[in-house]
Amino acid sequence: MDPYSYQWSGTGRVRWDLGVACCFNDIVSQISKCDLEIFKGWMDHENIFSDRILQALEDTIHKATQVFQNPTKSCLVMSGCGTSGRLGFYVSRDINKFLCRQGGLTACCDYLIAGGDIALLRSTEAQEDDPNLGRKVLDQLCAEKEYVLYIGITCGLSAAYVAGQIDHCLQNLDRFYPVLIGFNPLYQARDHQVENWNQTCASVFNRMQEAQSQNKAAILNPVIGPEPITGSSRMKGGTATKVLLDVIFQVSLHTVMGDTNRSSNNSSSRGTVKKLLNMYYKVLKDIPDRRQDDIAMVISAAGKSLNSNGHLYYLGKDHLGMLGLIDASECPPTYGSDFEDVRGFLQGGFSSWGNKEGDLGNSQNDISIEAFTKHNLLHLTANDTVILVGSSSVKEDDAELFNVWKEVKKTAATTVCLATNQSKSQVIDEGVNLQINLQIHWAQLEKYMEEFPTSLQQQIKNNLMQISTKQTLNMISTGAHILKGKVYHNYMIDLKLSNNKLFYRGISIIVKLLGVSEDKARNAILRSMYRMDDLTTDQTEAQISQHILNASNIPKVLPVTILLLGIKGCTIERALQTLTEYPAIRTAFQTLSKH
Ligand code: S6P
Repeated sequence: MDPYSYQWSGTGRVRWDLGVACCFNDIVSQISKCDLEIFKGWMDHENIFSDRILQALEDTIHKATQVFQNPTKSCLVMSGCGTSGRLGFYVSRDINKFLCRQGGLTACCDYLIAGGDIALLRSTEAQEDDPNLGRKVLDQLCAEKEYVLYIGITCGLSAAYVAGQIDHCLQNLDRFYPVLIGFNPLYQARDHQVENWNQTCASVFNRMQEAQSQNKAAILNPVIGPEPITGSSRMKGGTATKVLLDVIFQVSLHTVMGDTNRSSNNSSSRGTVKKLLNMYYKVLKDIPDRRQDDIAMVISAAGKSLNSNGHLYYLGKDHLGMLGLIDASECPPTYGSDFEDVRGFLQGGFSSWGNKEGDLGNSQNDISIEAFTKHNLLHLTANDTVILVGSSSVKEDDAELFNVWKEVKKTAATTVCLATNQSKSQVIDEGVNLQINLQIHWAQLEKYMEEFPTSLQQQIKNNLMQISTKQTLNMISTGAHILKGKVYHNYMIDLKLSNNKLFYRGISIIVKLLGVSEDKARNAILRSMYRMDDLTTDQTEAQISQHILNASNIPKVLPVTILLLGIKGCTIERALQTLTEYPAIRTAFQTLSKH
């Protein structure tokens, strides 16, 4: 049996047909319902409020507290691939900034992402398959440290890069305390053979159980149910990751900032954890409920833009603006879209982005507002949608962003203000086409907030605004791609097969959609990847990493495969011709079926 057919996170079952959601409001409400499973759990599995998970959270909080109290000899590393790595980076940067603002605390968080800093902006999934690389970079990063709290994030419990690092921690438990964050039961961890390694993700993650029983590791894997779009762990999995990381740091910082009893008093720390989780639940429920129509209108506008070969641009600053760039970076691997289709720009460019490797250089990767002004502003047309993320925090003294926004409003593009606070700047909002007000009802959260010192309250508020912004941006970009025909039932029908996991996911999608055997699906996928009606022996016998190296940039691999298998006698040439004429797979399929 194909293991992917019953995994909850990363892949999953068809539960709603988002591909034919009848109106944009449906997309918002279905994604929102799905997100709430982070808190409600899935079937009888352990959920975020289960004792074992709360215990693992408390253990992690306790270790984080120790690191914050002893930052010279210890450090905290968050690591992952794709969205999981980006969120680790995002949170580590946020916490470091917070620590630097507090007197007497020192920045001590770090991050690792498979593929290095460029992967924060562009997908480089092949590195996700490399456990040896994972181990090496972790070892180098922590060489000087006596004690390391390592948090490895892999939503589907499927990244060999993370497994390699956890394996390293397990072999050095005197220095490392490993925490695994993921959203499948352990028995569903990926057990596929990993090239150049004698272990699998499953074998390593299972070894963690023993370390956990000796209080030397923690496994944080509440089961949260399938993603709204199969395999799109950037969505619910990403949101759950951020909720867990935020809560870990909010409670440990609370302890470090004065309430010394808390770290030894488990019941009160558990109470705080539950309060915080409830706040996240309320925000993730309340905003889509209240703003469903507004978000739906923006989805419609963004979808029209992508459908007419226009663009979806996010402009912003600071932490909220960064979420636009993270959301944009996920679109090419998820939907096979072009890097330019959905792009984010940040006031201050790389210096504000705050990555370790600094300016990532060439004009194609430039994320500054200046680059947007130079290359994109002049070409804006009615086919483009431009969203000012976190618009209420943009003031007249943010000259760069403020001025470019004035210019954007003069163009024919659809302009959207996405505000997280009562908008203070009328100048920003005036004359825009659409608005989404993500203002949180703070009064309803007061009773949860009171126990925290004022500076931490502000941090929690920021984190809640971030989660709501992330959710809204995910809804917009996902909805826009649904409208572009990139989702069929709840499958991403044009994902890039750019690593081992995605190669197998491609096979699994074809098997499920067309009811063919795995071998048949694999063969047709290879024909599509190599654009050959007849494969050579070298091609059929090559390792998966070789297929990825040779052909992962080939566009429309799955749409072509569907036509090859679904239409009798269809050749590569015919499939490609049809898809050029009818880019949406539904229409292409129907057209070929008629002939
Ligand atoms: C998924 C996203 C991917 C994943 C990455 C890591 O929507 O596009 O980049 O984040 O593959 O997955 P995981 O399961 O290890 O967190």
